[in-house]
Amino acid sequence: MERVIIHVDMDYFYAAIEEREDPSLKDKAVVVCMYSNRGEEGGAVSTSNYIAREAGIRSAMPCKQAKSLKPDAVFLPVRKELYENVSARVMDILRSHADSEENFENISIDEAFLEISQNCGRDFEKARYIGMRVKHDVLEHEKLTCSVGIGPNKLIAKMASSFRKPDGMTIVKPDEVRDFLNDMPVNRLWGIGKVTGEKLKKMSIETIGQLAACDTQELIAEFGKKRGTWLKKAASGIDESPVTERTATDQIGRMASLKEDTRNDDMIFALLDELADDVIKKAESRKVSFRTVIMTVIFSNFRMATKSRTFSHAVSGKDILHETAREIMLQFLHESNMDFRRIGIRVTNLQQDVGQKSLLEYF
Ligand code: DCP
Ligand code: MG
Ligand code: MG
Repeated sequence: MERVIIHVDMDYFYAAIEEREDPSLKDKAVVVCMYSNRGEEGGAVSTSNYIAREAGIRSAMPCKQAKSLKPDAVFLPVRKELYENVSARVMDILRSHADSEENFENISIDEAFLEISQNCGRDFEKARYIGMRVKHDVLEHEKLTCSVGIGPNKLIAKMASSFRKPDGMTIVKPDEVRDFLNDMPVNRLWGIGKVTGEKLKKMSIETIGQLAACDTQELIAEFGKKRGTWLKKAASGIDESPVTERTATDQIGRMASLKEDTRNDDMIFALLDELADDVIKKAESRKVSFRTVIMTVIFSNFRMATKSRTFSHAVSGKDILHETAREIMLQFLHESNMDFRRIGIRVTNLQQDVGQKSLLEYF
């Protein structure tokens, strides 16, 4: 049965809340910074408003660099609790537009999926009207703008919401999916990270259309069965994952101390690979895939930091976990000068590996 899914992503969320709280910021460049324990110099940019982005400022950039790009920008510290409260209220508004409470999925502090198949009677024109109502309600109640994507599945809805930003709405009907994806650079496909993007580039696959035209077996040979199959399907605009409220608290994790406090990446990666292998063994014995990887580092001064990555689809296997864990670990190393004491890796959003459809059912 055809579905209609909305994805909503709030515009420059933390900075927009700061603007709302202090209207004098309105026409200024606003940069929200996550300061580290080394004070203002060590922080990274959480987000910035669009005026600041015009100067080249981006999320995760060192605040110091942002300052040099736009010295007259207003730099503000993250106020996470405030943003979480606003997020909870926004999510209530969004949830009220979904077919039912269960047809709502909050995927991050500023994003959610809503299934509206029933509410719009599977009619994309009615869906457009619901999309406008969503935007109107969020603006009226919270004085914030958001961008909306509407499509026949989560993958397309998610990619549509980022197509026109800020304050945009993009509707991709089932018969428009192919054109929508065809010429986009392959790394714009939701779920493709840097490493996969580079691998594909080496295979001379630059656009999503080229990926969709690829031989599935060739992709499986390169990326393994699960990921190869997913790449082919996603590039073809196929995504059957349901919109479901997240309740999973289930997770598999390992944590261990390094032999000594260190920033030596050989030592850190060796332990990381060991931990990742243990996690994969446990996941395999329980026959589960995972969607989220969470990494924890405890520094020599006992401060703790956490980072995570959520995939658009369940993944499994050693390679993807190693790859993701290493990517996240490199970010930790990049963002801090401190020695590492302990490291941990967890996978969550587990999904039982049963009844996997074979490729032949799709093509
Ligand atoms: N965030 C963060 N660090 C990052 C990325 C994001 O702390 N590296 C936080 C700040 C963002 C919020 O998460 O406001 C939502 O992230 P988005 O990627 O949706 O970015 P924005 O909402 O800020 O901007 P956009 O208008 O592009 O969605
Ligand atoms: Mg956003
Ligand atoms: Mg977001």
